Amino acid sequence: MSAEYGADQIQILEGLEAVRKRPGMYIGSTSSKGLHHLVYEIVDNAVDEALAGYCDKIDVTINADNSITVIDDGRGIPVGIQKKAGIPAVEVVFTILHAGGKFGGGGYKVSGGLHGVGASVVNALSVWLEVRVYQDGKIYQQRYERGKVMYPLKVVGTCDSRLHGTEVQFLPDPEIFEETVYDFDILRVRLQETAFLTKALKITLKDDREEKKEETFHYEGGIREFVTYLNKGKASVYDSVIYCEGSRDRIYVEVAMQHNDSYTENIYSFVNNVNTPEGGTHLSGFKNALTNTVNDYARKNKILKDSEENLSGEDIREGLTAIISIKIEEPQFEGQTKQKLGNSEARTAVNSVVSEQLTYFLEQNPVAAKTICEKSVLAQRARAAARKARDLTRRKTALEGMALPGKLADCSNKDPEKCEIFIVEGDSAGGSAKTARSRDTQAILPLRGKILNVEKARLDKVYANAEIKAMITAFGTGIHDDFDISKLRYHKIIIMTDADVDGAHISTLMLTFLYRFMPELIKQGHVYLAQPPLYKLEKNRKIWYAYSDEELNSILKEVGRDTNNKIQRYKGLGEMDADQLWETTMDPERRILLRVNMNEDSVSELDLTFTTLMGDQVEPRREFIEANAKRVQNLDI
Ligand code: 1YM
Repeated sequence: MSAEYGADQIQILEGLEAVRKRPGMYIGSTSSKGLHHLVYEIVDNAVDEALAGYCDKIDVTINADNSITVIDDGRGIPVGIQKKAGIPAVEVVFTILHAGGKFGGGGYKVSGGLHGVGASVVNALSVWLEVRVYQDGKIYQQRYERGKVMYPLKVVGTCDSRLHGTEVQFLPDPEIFEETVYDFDILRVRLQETAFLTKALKITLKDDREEKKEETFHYEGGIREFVTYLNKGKASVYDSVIYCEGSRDRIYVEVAMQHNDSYTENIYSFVNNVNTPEGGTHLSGFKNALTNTVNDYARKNKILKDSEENLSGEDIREGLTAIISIKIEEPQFEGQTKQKLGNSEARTAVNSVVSEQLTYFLEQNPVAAKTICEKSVLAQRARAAARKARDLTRRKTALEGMALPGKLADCSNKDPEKCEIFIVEGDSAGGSAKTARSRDTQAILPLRGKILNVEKARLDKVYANAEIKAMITAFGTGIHDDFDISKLRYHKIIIMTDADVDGAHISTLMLTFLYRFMPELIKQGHVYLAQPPLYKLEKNRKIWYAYSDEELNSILKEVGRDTNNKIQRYKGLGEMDADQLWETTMDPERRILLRVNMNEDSVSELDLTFTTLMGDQVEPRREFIEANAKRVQNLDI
């Protein structure tokens, strides 16, 4: 910029300089997570414009240079001079810290998340950023480089006077971010979620890099369709998605729910389109209303007798998929991570809307109502049986003092940080692994055949299952309310199965169990998948191992394709002798491990991953396996 800096501009630059000095404070991290966060900050402003009723389309493009373009068809950020700052409002939005929201409040702009600090932060962390505003037949433009204004806002062209909107393009700064390549799938998951939560908003995501892709998300049904989507691959126990909507006390409440025949509850709550993984008052208002309304109905219709105990909330929520979404002007967040809604008026609002409309639904849909009540009664009985079984195992372990499972070949080292446990499919592979292992730090737990699918079994069955009991005692952490990660006996839990479809299925069953019963193990990065090789290639007494078809081909290219080659395709772990198993899959110096992680930006993706694989319907499961078989990520060698 050629003009001299006034005092105001110097202050502005100091503000954005602070963002560049401590980016983590503003966007959480400078890893891939922070990189993707930049997109959400810009998109959020466009979504706010949609919530205000002025915008119905948002286009997001990953450009060939990994810059991002976001375009909306809203009113366009105001270009008039903002009185207090003496510069155009759009310039204020991009250059003054904390001015991401509306000046002086109003509307629903409340960026619920911890880091909702807006456009100026994105600007500060970009090599360059350009904004174009389409308004009153003119196209306005301004460019910034690392937060600095390059020229005053100017008119760069004319457009049809009916055209209006905002276009922002930015290139994340490699001086700030460890990673500057965008991942289409990460953006896809989040943008799809945003589209579900904003009824009738159309969002497109386009990839203009080498592999061209484009997807559109548009859900007239909003969160009703979100519930249908989450229940895909599961059998729902009644046809309709129950939907409640209404405003109380200037809080807009929307709830959609449906039971499926599984035993887990999947409830996701949002405040102003931002996920609240720790729940809060809106969630507790919902749970209260659901428990009371169903109990009232069951009593009134004699499904519960006077002498019988009330159904518990847990009983009623067994197999329930639900979305709770509220819009509130001044949300207060509490708790350690500030992700838990604290406003007590939100509890009352959700409780009132859901009680009223769920009562109405149950009366209008007696078949569904009866199904819900009867399902809850079954859950109540199973829970009582499970409690008995659990008390029994608890008493046993207390008496016998945590006897480790007989099949476990434990390691001798007692420092959990150094220890790993291999969960191995089948007794024979377990035998090879026991011979192969490094006894000091590697424990082996062989499991017989397929473990129980916890998605399809009631709790009492789960606790009675021998393979699952063996895992629980071996890990040492306990489970559910008793779970204590500080007691984990091995910091690496490694699932080792055959490299075929059956093996993949067994891994998934194992992951499903861990995800449902000990999710912290996955969240904290303790769970891994071993990668046994698919091929062994021998030529002139030299040996190569290949972990994929591509790798085999590239090795063949290197060594030459001729009759001296001996290629063996491993069908299972059992075909390798102990030495080979050690060399290729278990030796910490040479093996490849995949770390299992959760995409914490999305509430529903991982969950869907498991249920798609585990559900009753074969077709989506096969599609899923095929689609993901090649998606190998996070190599940690
Ligand atoms: C691609 C990103 O930022 N769209 C957008 C932002 C704003 C408006 C419209 C807007 C808001 C208001 C009035 C208002 C913003 N304006 C401001 C501020 N898309 C994108 N679309 N007119 C237009 O809230 O009163 C901040 S964001 F503060 F300048 F009004």
